[in-house]
Amino acid sequence: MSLNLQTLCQEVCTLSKQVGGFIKTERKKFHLKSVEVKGKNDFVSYVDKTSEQKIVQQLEILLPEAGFIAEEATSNKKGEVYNWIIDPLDGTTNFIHGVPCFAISIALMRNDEIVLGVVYEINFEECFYAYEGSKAYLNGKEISVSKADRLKDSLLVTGFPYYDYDRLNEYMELFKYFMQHTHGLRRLGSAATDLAYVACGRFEGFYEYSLQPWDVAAGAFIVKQAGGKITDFKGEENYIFGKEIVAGNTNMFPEFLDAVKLFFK
Ligand code: 2AM
Ligand code: CA
Repeated sequence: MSLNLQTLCQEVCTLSKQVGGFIKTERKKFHLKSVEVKGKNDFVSYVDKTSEQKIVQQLEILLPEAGFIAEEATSNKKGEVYNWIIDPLDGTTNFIHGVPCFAISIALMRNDEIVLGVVYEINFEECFYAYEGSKAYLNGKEISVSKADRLKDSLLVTGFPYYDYDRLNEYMELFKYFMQHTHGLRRLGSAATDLAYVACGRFEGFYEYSLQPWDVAAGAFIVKQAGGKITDFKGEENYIFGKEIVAGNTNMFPEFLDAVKLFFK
């Protein structure tokens, strides 16, 4: 029997809202002493871990044959065909500091292709989702990327490098260029949310390097289904596992990518 992705997507949205409710409650009583340091500027707490356990437990029931690629490594099960790519809390630094932008990101990969994506931004209770063959949606309403066709009419979003400082100069030069040739730049601190906001036309484009598959898999798929375009810095397809991503509306994308290529040779 073939998988009903529409039903599965609804179930994943419901699950994300449930776990999002847990994260919101935990935020109210959160204490800095619960924070553990995974690496330089890399934080985690029981909230990330417990959320991931809840998500994995439920997804195992929804699709028993699937494996997992999950940030907190709750399960190392590998699926032959299907694998979930999960970030239980994207924007952990925001969460820790009480800054309201953090999300759950869940994607389903069939072989090498993403076929379902859900990004649930917890503070505004906004659920962005899409599945293979569908449009993209935000809380039940169809969304699409913006129509702006020039970089000079665009608002961009990015993330600052937090390791791999070898490319910091290129990053800063590109940042200066965009500062002078766009409406401006924002830095939300949650890549999944950045991508979801590109999908619904709030931002024209997003770019960042050093991201992990679980930060981008769901959001990138939603951008695609919303009519947008995504590549790595070379303009190629390796943006989920390749640690470089450029995503934008289709109209301004060529100009956007050319600017990225100008600085990241
Ligand atoms: P995370 O909160 O799940 O770790 C912000 O630019 C993006 O980078 C977020 O999606 C964030 O995901 C990711 N990221 C990973 N490690 C980070 C770090 N140490 N500092 C800031 N962002 C980090
Ligand atoms: Ca995370």
